Amino acid sequence: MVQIFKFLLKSTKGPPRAHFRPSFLDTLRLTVRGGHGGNGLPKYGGVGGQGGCVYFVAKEGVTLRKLAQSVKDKRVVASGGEDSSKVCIFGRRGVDQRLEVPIGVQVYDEQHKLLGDLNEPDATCIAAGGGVGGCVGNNFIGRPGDSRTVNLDLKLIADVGLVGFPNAGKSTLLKAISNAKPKIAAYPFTTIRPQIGTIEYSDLRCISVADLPGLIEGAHANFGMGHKFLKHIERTRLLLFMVDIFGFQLSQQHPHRDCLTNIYALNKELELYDASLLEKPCVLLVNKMDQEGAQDIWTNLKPCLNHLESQLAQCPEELRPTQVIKFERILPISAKNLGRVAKVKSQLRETLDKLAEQHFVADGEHLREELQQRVGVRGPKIT
Ligand SMILES: Nc1nc2c(ncn2[C@@H]2O[C@H](COP(=O)(O)OP(=O)(O)OP(=O)(O)O)[C@@H](O)[C@H]2O)c(=O)[nH]1
Ligand SMILES: [Mg+2]
Repeated sequence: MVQIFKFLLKSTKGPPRAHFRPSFLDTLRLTVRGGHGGNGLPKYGGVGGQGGCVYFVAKEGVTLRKLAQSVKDKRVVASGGEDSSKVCIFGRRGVDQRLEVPIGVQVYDEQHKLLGDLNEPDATCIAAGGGVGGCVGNNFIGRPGDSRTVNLDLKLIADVGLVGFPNAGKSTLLKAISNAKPKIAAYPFTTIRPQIGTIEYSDLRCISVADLPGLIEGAHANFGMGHKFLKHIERTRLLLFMVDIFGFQLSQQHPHRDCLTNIYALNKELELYDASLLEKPCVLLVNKMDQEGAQDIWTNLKPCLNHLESQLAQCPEELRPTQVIKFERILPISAKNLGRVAKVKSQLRETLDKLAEQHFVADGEHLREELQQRVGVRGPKIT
């Protein structure tokens, strides 16, 4: 008996076990309603107060889980405006409901119309406006506030998104190059929720990298966990593909796919999910080069990687993409070898800096054209 009590006491001391910890939440549905407008006072021409509104504000360090826990019954109602009275001709406005959400949340209505994209700190979106107070225009009767159901959809904001099949070594790399401490294990689907790590450079520049759960064939059609998490790479500036040089086999029931086929399969998955993702700059990492036999495979693979389009015939038809990805860089690495990983770090930065420069030049040109148009053809030439 004493042993049992001791065991129970012990088990409450430590940190909660992984499966008891609250899981990652990246969507939330809420019903929101603006406050009712207060009534006016016809005798004195008094105007009722406007109802309060419900609005979202993006804040750092907030999670959707926290918001879900703080909202009772998933309903948020702002208070109504006060009626106009003899002592207060203009009724007081209702109190607004301010809800803090994580940065990167998009707010949609029931028809999937985007109401607001809260992608920077303090960005605000009014989800339900308050009703107008009673006045001459509405017979002194206050109007009800907006009422709707909104869907909050969190899309992580990171500079780089790690994409690959399970077990490729994505988390091993993230752990080696950033401050993140992801779980690493020799079985597929070790990572079950997205995680962001920050790479710090000696000049204090920081780059954020998102590690996503491994994709599987059919992820675009919601097989595995892929579809749920693919949305998180929509906002990244660079896609970092990672493949195992020895290929990947999900289970005994699934065929073994070699490294080249896996690259096409990842390409296909992204294409089927959203072809515009392929327009993003991409870098390919071929991992586990430290293992025996890897160098031989690499010698045969390298020429194919430089001509991915002409090698398409080698790929099974069902995995063949229509638009082949063009990789900015292809690096053979070993995520376990810190020397090689340092190279990934510097190459990532170089690629991102080059992209930022290109954008800067493109933006400058766009601005110049716009200015020239405003000044007119006869105005001074803007250079
Ligand atoms: N030999 C060798 N093993 C590696 C290397 N990188 C990763 N591994 C091993 O590969 C296994 C999978 O690594 P993870 O980092 O968990 O792979 P992952 O891509 O994050 O997998 P999921 O989270 O399931 O998608 C682990 O046993 C790692 O130790 C490498 O460069 N060389
Ligand atoms: Mg992982």
